[in-house]
Amino acid sequence: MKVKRYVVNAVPDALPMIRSDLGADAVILGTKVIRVGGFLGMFGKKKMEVIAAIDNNSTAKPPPAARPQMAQHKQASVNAAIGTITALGSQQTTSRNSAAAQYANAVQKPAAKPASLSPRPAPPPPDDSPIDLQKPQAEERLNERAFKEKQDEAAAISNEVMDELKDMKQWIVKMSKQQELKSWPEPLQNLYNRLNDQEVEGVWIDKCMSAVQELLKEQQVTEPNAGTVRAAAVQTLGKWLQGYDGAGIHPSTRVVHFVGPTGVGKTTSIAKLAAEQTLKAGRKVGFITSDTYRIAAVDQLRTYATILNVPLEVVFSPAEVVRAFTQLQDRELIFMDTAGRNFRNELYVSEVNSLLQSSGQSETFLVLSLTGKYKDMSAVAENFAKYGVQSAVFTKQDETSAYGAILNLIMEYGLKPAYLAHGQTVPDDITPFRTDRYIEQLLGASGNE
Ligand SMILES: Nc1nc2c(ncn2[C@@H]2O[C@H](COP(=O)(O)OP(=O)(O)OP(=O)(O)O)[C@@H](O)[C@H]2O)c(=O)[nH]1
Ligand SMILES: [Mg+2]
Repeated sequence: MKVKRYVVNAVPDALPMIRSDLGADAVILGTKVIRVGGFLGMFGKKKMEVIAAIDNNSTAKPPPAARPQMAQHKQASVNAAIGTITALGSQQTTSRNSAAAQYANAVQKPAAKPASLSPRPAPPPPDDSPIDLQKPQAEERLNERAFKEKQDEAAAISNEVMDELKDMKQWIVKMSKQQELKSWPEPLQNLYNRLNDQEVEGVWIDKCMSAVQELLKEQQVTEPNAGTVRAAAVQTLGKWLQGYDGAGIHPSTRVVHFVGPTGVGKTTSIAKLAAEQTLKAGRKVGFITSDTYRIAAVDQLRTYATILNVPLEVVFSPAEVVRAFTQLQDRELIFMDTAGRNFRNELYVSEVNSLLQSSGQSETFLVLSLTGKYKDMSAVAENFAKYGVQSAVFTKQDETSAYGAILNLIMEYGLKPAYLAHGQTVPDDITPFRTDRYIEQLLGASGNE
């Protein structure tokens, strides 16, 4: 068997070369998109690699008299195969066997007999079907398909180039940052690395570092050590977080709604806070739940309601919320549980918002787990901020050692952390958010920065 490799712009460009090098009996074994040239693997030109082969032992040649007719048939079939291969060429990789099989089929199959049994007209060929060049509209279809392929290819290339440029920009920024970092005294480098490890967003790290350096300059600290850098960082972050200490549930609040993604700890936090309000503040508490999506959800809250001796109302629609409030009118404080949803989808946010009506003063707590990804938390917080939700309960602090998301959300959306939950135990594992404690956690034990 003789095998040859061709690198061309499009698969059909290889066909005349294959025919002249290997003859009309050659088969295409496979095609794939490759990149040629470029810099560091980027900006390479997109090409098609075509592998073709001819079996040297193939001796089954038709007798001379039959040859002209056979050659004509083969030419038409090869043309039909061009259509198949053109369609295949638009894919990233083509299975070696399927390409060979389609090509071989197109070459070997006799022309199909007209269908005599079916009275229905044949449906138009699908867009990616093989094109028979002997049909009148064939050339038009071939051109349309080629144009569409070029369009798709151009769009894909422009997307790739954009992605590569973005990557390159990020890489350049990272490299220049690393260069700058190396020129800093070690305690400043440590602070930068600590904030980075805490997953504080780059923009806030940069601002914090500039503010710390500015402070050190003001204080005429020429050789900063761990202590002076930490004090400057505490001062900077303290200024940023001024007014963000969690005040707990306000004494005049009548209803607290809990919203947030699935499984973040909404129901558990309700139980913890209900216990705090009943046992410590001595308030008469009631529960409403609209979480009727999961069978066990109502039972979960009912269990806490029974333990805490708190009445529970279940609502199935916004219309029923009014009825539930009437039932609980003797309660001083009502906690409303909602179903966890994918709140990166704004539709769900507006849906849950329609449930958050209440009689009297109300607060809404967005519950977010610190084990989540900041990008997702940010999308959810942004959606809820549009509906005026400004307070949050951060949960599962015990399951992570990176707390930067809280700072990011304060700086980005002004989201006020009301409580911090740090375990599964009801009612103990929740505390009001304290900025001084938070800054200590963010900076780590003295000596880390
Ligand atoms: N480690 C840890 N686990 C927690 C914390 N808060 C809640 N959990 C656990 O997280 C799981 C989910 O808690 P739920 O209160 O049911 O969460 P949810 O947001 O109401 O869930 P859905 O109603 O399904 O959306 C449970 O196993 C809780 O015990 C926390 O602060 N730390
Ligand atoms: Mg729940």
